[in-house]
Amino acid sequence: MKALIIVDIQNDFLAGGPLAVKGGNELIPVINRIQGYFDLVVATQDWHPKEHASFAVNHTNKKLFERTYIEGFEQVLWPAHCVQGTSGSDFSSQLDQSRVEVVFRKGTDRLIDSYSAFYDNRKRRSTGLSGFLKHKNASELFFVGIAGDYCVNYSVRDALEEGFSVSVIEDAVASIDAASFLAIKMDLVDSGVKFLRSDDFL
Ligand code: VGL
Ligand code: ZN
Repeated sequence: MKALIIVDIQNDFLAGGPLAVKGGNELIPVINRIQGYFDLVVATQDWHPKEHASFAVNHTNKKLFERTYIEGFEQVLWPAHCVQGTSGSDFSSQLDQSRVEVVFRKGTDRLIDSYSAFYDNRKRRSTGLSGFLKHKNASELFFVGIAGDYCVNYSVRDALEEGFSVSVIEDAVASIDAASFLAIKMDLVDSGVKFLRSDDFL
């Protein structure tokens, strides 16, 4: 069984948002076009309280994108984004959600960021995604979405650890830093992740 995991297609990561990722909007028609090729479609949603410790504004004397430590764990300080219940946390109105069975939310703990669709960054709490996919007999996972160098990257690594066969649909992923995604790609290929293109499904 093949499952498509749509990562964080939310307004704050798209054009005009505080953490807009270049090329993000262009992914949406691609993601809409391929959904029909999967037995199961799920989505993730970054879902932070407004006091979230990953936001630079919630610290004094810290700059945007600076790396700091929170309770001893490294943390990049982001612009405030995907605050629970705001329009910025909504999925893009362009995204076809008709086949999305379940939405897995992450990043709700004020002190612990959560890039992966499976576990928070300290591996304390599970979203339940792994158990859900196994219950549904999904063994082959295909990842699309934002950001290739953060949430997609962390999700793919956890998916491998959970024993799934993992592919990334490269033209349906946008990254904050394209160069760092290239390095991540080489590492993931070495770990057994397949990189495909959306035309491969046609
Ligand atoms: C993400 C930074 C902060 C992502 C989420 O979706 O990749 N990046 N929160
Ligand atoms: Zn976030």
